[in-house]
Amino acid sequence: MPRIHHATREIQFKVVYYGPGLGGKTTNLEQIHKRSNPAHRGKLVSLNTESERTLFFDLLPIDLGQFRGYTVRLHLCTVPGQIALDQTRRLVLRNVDGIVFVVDSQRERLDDNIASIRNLEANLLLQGDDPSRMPLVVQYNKRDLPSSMPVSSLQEALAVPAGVPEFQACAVKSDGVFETFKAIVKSCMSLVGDPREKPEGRMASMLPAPLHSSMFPVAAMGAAGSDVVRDYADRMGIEVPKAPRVPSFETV
Ligand SMILES: Nc1nc2c(ncn2[C@@H]2O[C@H](COP(=O)(O)OP(=O)(O)O)[C@@H](O)[C@H]2O)c(=O)[nH]1
Ligand SMILES: [Mg+2]
Repeated sequence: MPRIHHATREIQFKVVYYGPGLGGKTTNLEQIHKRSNPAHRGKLVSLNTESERTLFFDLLPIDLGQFRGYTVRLHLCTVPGQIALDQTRRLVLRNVDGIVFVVDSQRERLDDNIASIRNLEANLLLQGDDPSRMPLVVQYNKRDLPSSMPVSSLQEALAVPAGVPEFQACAVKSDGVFETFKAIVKSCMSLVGDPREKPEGRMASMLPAPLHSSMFPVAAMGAAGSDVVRDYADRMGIEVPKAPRVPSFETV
């Protein structure tokens, strides 16, 4: 993905909301679902445990309307935050086109945010994606809570590079939710260009240049980083694609 079907004149995208457990990913999707036109949205499918934590993932299909004569269809997904569910996260990340990283702004969750970024980086590398070229938007959620850290401290601690769109949010009140959503759609759409000129099927889901490597230290290591990933994959028994998922990108 993005996937182009010329016969049906459709473009499909997949955006994954990633971040630590209980950070507000599902709440983002609930708000988008609640406030979008029922004619243009599908069902919000959630698989939860009894305690309402996301067990598998949430999925919300949305129809974004027409772009140069093509219908743009989007799948929004969330990953479960629990450490034990890494295999599920890897499944959800398959064929991802863009990431919204939902930061839990509370001071006591800082380490969990960092662990989740490391986990995101490892899982993208494991499927042959370059995290530093993946469309990314960072959302600082839970700004309403008294223990939320200043945004500048979070930016520094998480090494969010300049150029990555960032939004403050209070997802339960829907503040910042649509701004975040629009920014990731814009970033993903920038990859498509003119769909009429693109070949049928899946196209590059990578941005042309490394834009945010400081957040992803292993990706920034280049070849040495690949060794780190391969060692990890060997230990975990994970099969790593030989070449990057999208090795080259001729149209910028
Ligand atoms: N105070 C506050 N609570 C929030 C906010 N966003 C989400 N929550 C709450 O945090 C909890 C976890 O949210 P959820 O969306 O399930 O997190 P997920 O595990 O990332 O999917 C729920 O009780 C939400 O109501 C926010 O901006 N402020
Ligand atoms: Mg959830």
